[in-house]
Amino acid sequence: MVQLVDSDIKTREVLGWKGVHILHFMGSSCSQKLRIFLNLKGIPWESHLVDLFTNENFRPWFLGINPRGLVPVLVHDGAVHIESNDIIAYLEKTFPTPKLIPAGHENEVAALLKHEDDLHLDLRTLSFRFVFNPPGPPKPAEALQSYAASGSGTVQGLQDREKQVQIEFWQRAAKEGFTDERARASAQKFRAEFDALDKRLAQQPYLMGNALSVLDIAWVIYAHRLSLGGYPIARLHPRVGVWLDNLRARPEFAKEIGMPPEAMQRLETTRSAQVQAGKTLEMVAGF
Ligand SMILES: N[C@@H](CCC(=O)N[C@@H](CS)C(=O)NCC(=O)O)C(=O)O
Repeated sequence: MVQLVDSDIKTREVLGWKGVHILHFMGSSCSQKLRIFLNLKGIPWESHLVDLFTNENFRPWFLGINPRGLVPVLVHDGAVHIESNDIIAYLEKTFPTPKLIPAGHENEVAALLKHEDDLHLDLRTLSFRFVFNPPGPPKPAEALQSYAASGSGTVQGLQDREKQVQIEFWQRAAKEGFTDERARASAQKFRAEFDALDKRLAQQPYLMGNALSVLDIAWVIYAHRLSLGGYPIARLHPRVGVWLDNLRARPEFAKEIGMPPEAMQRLETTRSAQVQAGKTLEMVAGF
């Protein structure tokens, strides 16, 4: 569990927040995962939007809450929790029904979710290349300077390296873009993962057995995002395709992953340009 300690938190007002507060962004995959979990649990919560497009997460106020500068964040009765999978594990313990982590499988689920989180920068690479496709550097140098300079820089009282990993990711993106080579490598990792999920779904309706769990939520989000980027899920992993379509049609999922019409329009334009250039995800990955 990553619950911050007092010295990590510089934005002191959150210490007085009562109830469940979530700092999040509509289009963020980790925020979508957490919101779907909250919907399925029926937990009431208060929303605080942090706009990643305008780099609100790199400003001192937000870094004073999460020194890593990432969403989502949970503040529960003044206690600050970061890392989406840890937030979910904490909420599962605090609000035990309905169960979304099968009893007796807590460690297995935690390990599988850690594995999913380890692919986050691969998802980001493919999202920025094939879905968001910004015209220039995704994060301006001034925003990165504010990111580097703000917040306590510590997590649980210890100097934390994660912010530096993030800054290096954005600096490299500014320098070289999201190259074919990196996109291909990331897409191949997902192909191996989805092959494994397809095998699981040959035996059972959900990834952990007969009941929906957090693992389904986490992987639906990834599969959905990649399908928006043109990953041929149904062709390469037919069972994952059916499972994805069924789950993302449920209202608890659908309302969190829907895109506004302008964003859909932008994505259409991006897709057409990629088709014309022979640079769709399928083509670049060689699928
Ligand atoms: N391991 C973290 C990853 C969180 C993460 O990377 N969040 C993304 C959004 S999905 C973010 O805040 N990105 C910052 C940005 O785009 O500037 C978690 O699971 O909470």
